[in-house]
Order: sequence, then C-alpha cells, then structure tokens
Amino acid sequence: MSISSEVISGQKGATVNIFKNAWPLTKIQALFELPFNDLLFKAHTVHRENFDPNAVQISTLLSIKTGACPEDCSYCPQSVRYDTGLEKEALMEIQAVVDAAKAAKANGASRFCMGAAWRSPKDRDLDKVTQMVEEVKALGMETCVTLGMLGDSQAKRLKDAGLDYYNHNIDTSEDFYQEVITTRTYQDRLDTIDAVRGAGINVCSGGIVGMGEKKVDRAKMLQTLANMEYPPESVPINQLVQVEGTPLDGVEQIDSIEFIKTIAVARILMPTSQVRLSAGRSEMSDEMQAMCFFAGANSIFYGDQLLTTENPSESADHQLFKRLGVHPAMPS
Ligand code: SAM
Ligand code: DTB
Ligand code: SF4
Repeated sequence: MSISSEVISGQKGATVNIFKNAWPLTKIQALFELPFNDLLFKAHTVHRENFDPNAVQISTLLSIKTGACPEDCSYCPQSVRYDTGLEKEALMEIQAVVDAAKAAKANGASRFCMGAAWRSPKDRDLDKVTQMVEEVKALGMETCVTLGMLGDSQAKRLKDAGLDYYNHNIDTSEDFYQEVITTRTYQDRLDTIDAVRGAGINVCSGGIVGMGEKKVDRAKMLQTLANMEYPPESVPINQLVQVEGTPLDGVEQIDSIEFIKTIAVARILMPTSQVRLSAGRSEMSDEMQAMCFFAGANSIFYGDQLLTTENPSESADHQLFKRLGVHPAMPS
C-alpha cells in the first residue's frame, strides 16, 4: 500500500483514515531511521503531491489573556507555579483584539490565533471570546483560538460564532507526558480534541520537541496525531523555547537534523495537513527553516511575538520568503 493511498479525502475537507491505526510504530520509526536524503525526498514528494511547494500559510498570534495559569506545564512561562517574571494580564477588551487583527491582516496574515492562559474557559469568558471570533471573522480572516480544555457545549458556542480552528496540542507522547504536566491527563486533551471535532471545528494539534524526550516519544506523538479518525487539519511542531524559571530551562536541546526529520515524518504521516513550523524559529538559521519548508512545513507564526516569547521580526520573514521564492498561501 502506498503512503498516499492510506488516506482518502473525507467530509468537510478533513482527511479520514480509512484504516484506523494505519500507522504502526515500527513503520514510523523506520521512517526516522531512513538516511536523511531518502527521508527528505519522500517527504518532499508527498508535500508536492498535496500542496503548492512554494506557498506558506501565515498566522499571527495574540495573547488575549496572559499568565497566572493554574496548570503546571513544565515548559510554559505562563504557569503561576514558576517565577518567570511575566506580567499577568486580564482578558483583553474586544476592540483592542480587533485592532490587533486588523494590523495582522494589513501585514499579510490570513489567520488570527488568539491564545488564553486558562485551564479551561468559564462560560462568561466565552461570551467575550465568541464576540472576538465574530468580529475578527468579519474582517475576512480565518479565526483560531486556544483556550485550554473545552466541553461539548462550549465547542458548539465557538462553532456558532464562526470559529475556524481550535488549537489544543497533545504536546508529546502519552508515556513522556506525565513527566511534563501533572494537572491534566493525556486523555483530557484527547477529549477536548473530540469535542472540537464533534462541533465541526477544524482541529489544530501538534506538540513540542526538545523537552528531553526520546526519539520514540517523537514517533509516538506523531503516531497519535496521524492515527486519529480525522487527523488534525493543522499540526504545529514547536521547538521548545526555553524560558528562565520554568523547569525545562536548561534541558539538552534537540539536534537540528532530528528536528527537520520530525517535520518530514509529520508530512509523510499527515499528507494533507498543514504542518506548522511553530515556536522556536528565532533560534533557527534561515538555512534550517529552508530545510523545514523543503521537508514539508507549510505554515508559520508571523509577527515579532508568539504568545509571550520572541518570534522573528516581520522584516526578517519578508527577507526569508524573498530569498526562498516563497509566497503566503491564500486561505482555503
Ligand atoms: N492554555 C491553553 C492550553 O495549554 O491549551 C492555551 C495556550 S498554551 C500556551 C498553547 C500551547 O503553546 C501549549 O500547548 C504548548 O504546546 C505551546 N507552548 C507553550 N509554551 C511553550 C514553549 N515554551 N515552547 C514551545 N511551545 C510552547
Ligand atoms: C502552538 O502550538 N504554538 C503556539 C500556539 N500553538 C498557541 C504557542 C507557542 C508559545 C511559545 C511560548 C510563548 O510565547 O509563550
Ligand atoms: Fe497554562 Fe496553557 Fe501554559 Fe499549560 S501551556 S501552563 S495550560 S497557558
């Protein structure tokens, strides 16, 4: 069976796995073990079969509620448990969010992603967030929010407001997960993804590499994503941004070739998903990012800040796109 015949196009533009658990771990590990050039050739071929190889989707992030989060995610500067010197900020006013979205649109972003440092939103928080979604959507942008755990009725409210994507990462393998987060389970995350999918919202889910996980954890994380009944439409691959004060500050960094391989394997396993070269680009050279695009990454966060940490400047990204002959992808 060829790689691309393992999936077929399904309803709502999502891709349905016709064979659940289509990817056994051994096959994924075998991809990671391929010589680098063989793996990249395979990934790039799959990429070309499914996408314009020179188009990169552009999303801009805004932290709409910052810090003081009760969760203990060991990578995160926004957890109340770690002293990272971050100033907390209450949920932003709607107009300020709309103004930021307008500016992002004027700068070329097609999707606006709003992030809140919550374990899960309260229903009254959603009153405000649903209005933000409606108003940003009215600007002609795709909308994405990441608000923590979500129940079915909350997901439905966001869908009714017109939300296009919900970001909720599985972060790593189920095995390694408990070494990173103790305040919510892996199953909690999968349940939220099910609620989002059930409401008919596109799923954005990926993880973080470079947290001290083993190779097998990266393979298992991608296996979990690829073997979902509907793999996520958008798969952010974050390289850990080490932040002073967090437990993961100082952990051994991931080898850059391993990072590129992770992108390539994600592309092969999820041929029609957008694979986002997500956090960590400030620490990557242009050449490294170019290799990631060749390996199948076709989406980035654009704008000089992620949620609370640094991202490459807009002018650096303009230069990069120009050097590579890459152009922003049109919204689908
Ligand atoms: N609080 C919500 C939640 O965790 O679902 C939404 C915001 S949270 C900051 C979104 C994602 O950002 C996390 O799941 C994690 O994958 C990523 N993230 C957070 N801190 C990071 C860091 N230091 N480096 C890389 N990715 C990070
Ligand atoms: C995702 O996978 N990465 C983004 C977004 N989804 C919300 C967040 C990255 C956060 C990096 C640390 C920070 O800036 O606080
Ligand atoms: Fe809170 Fe999200 Fe950060 Fe975890 S990743 S501490 S849930 S803001």
